[in-house]
Amino acid sequence: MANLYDRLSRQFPKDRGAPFATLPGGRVVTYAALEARSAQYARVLQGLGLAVGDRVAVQAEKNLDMLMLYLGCLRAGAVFLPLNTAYTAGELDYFIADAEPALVVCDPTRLESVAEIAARRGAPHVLTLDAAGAGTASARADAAEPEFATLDLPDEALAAILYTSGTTGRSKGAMLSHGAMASNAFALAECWRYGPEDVLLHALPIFHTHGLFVATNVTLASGAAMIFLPGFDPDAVMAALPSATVMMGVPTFYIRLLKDPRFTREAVAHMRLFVSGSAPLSADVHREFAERTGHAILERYGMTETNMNTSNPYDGERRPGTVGLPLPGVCVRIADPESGRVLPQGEVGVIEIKGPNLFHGYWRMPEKTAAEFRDGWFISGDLGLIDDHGYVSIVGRAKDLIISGGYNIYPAEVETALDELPEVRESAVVGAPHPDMGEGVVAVVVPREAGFADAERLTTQLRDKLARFKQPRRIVFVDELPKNTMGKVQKSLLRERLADSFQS
Ligand code: MCA
Ligand code: AMP
Repeated sequence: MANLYDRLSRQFPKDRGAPFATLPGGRVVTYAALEARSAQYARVLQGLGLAVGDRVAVQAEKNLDMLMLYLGCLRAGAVFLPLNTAYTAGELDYFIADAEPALVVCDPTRLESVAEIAARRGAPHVLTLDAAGAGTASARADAAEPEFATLDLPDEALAAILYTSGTTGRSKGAMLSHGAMASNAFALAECWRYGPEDVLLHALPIFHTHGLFVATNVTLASGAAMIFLPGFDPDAVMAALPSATVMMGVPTFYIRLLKDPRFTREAVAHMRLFVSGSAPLSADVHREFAERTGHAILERYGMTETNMNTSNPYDGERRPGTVGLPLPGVCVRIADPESGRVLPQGEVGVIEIKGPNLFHGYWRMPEKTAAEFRDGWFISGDLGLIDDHGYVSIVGRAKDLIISGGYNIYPAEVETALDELPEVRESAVVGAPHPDMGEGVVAVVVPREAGFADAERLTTQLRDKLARFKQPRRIVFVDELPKNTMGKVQKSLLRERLADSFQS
């Protein structure tokens, strides 16, 4: 039995009346309810005629039924494809065209535009789900039988496709298997000493690896419970802390909590673990957090393509500025980015990963998949080193990527959108240090007409093209971009010049 759901369900509490999730307002959803609801969603999928391997694209506000739909997909062998709620209709059009989902689930407010895209792209079914878990999807689930015999699937069967933007060109759908996700969930549960008594404070979005797989799968793999919040709201987090034992977050969560005077040693007295990932956690934030709360944040490192790769230890030293040690079963090496030669310990190179956690390639992009592997090792695009105690540190990126508040933004995509505007001759987009988001997006624009400097006019036109989080927070106008002799924009120079863009 290799279905991820079956493997997780073997760890569910014997007493299925035990809580799985507490929702805002206090409603408690038990493991028995989880089994019934996920069965109902599995039946909805079967009822629509979905077969093993069919994709289910979901763009919905965070709500527990979306998680039940995810579990229903696992049980029925459908492939869950979550999409950031910030994506515009234009962005959605690409994902639906590329993934060819059999079912698209969206917020009722977007039904008209999503139904139009689905019809044009040949996606046969569209259902709705709102922030309260109401809609045509959940109405169908209400009417379905609450039992379902979970399908037996091979390890390599696809469980999910998550899109990551490409450094150049189109977004790529990372294909994640039941086996890869199971290996990672159990490795993390063991590393972080997760148990049935744990209560996770869940404030992350559930359309990315962090909130969907790390947070949810680890909880299920331990028969633990979660306090399921709609998003990161400091008041709600403060109110939940006394009932929680574990919190997972991006660095911005912890930066914001440290700004809150209520966030004290007493406030976290019930907590046993704070985990950070998705973006670099500065050593300063790590130290300030330890001084304030007595807790050393446990930083770990992952990617959409690999799930989690390394983690600081639960027992033992959690070293600020490092992402810790390879997880059980995962191998990490450092290679020369150009030649691929494996580098001696201590030298900086590109981080490469091998293990049961790896994805099964990019959806319908065999060449792109091949280009990102070297001898079976996945080339992460992150630059790092391994110290003499085996701790991995990330020191930079070989890929042109900005991470803002835990969301990835590929400058090439923003530059393409800017360059299409009639006022823009050319542009270059870089990340600048941002006190809240880690990095903020800065665009350097050469206008077609000398003297044009209307940033708002450009921003307005980007509104329908790019998700809000990808849009430049600052636009600087210049006569020309600094280029090297090959005609390539010198981004490191721009980064230096614009380094204080967001410093107050
Ligand atoms: C919201 N905005 C953002 C971001 N989030 N802009 C840039 N970067 C962002 N991350 C926009 C909003 O639309 C809003 O625009 C404005 O910025 C200010 O919003 P604010 O209220 O400050 O933001 P928020 O709603 O509080 O959201 C910030 C957040 C959120 C809580 C940090 O972005 C978040 O939950 N991030 C987590 C991302 C995550 O889960 N990443 C994991 C990826 P306007 O003012 O114009 O309306 S998985 C991963 O990376 C790998 C696998 C891993 O290792 O985990
Ligand atoms: P994504 O695949 O879009 O989720 O983003 C993965 C990228 O996030 C990695 O390649 C890293 O660049 C970055 N990342 C994740 N965790 C960490 C971390 N703890 N420290 C630094 N960067 C991280």
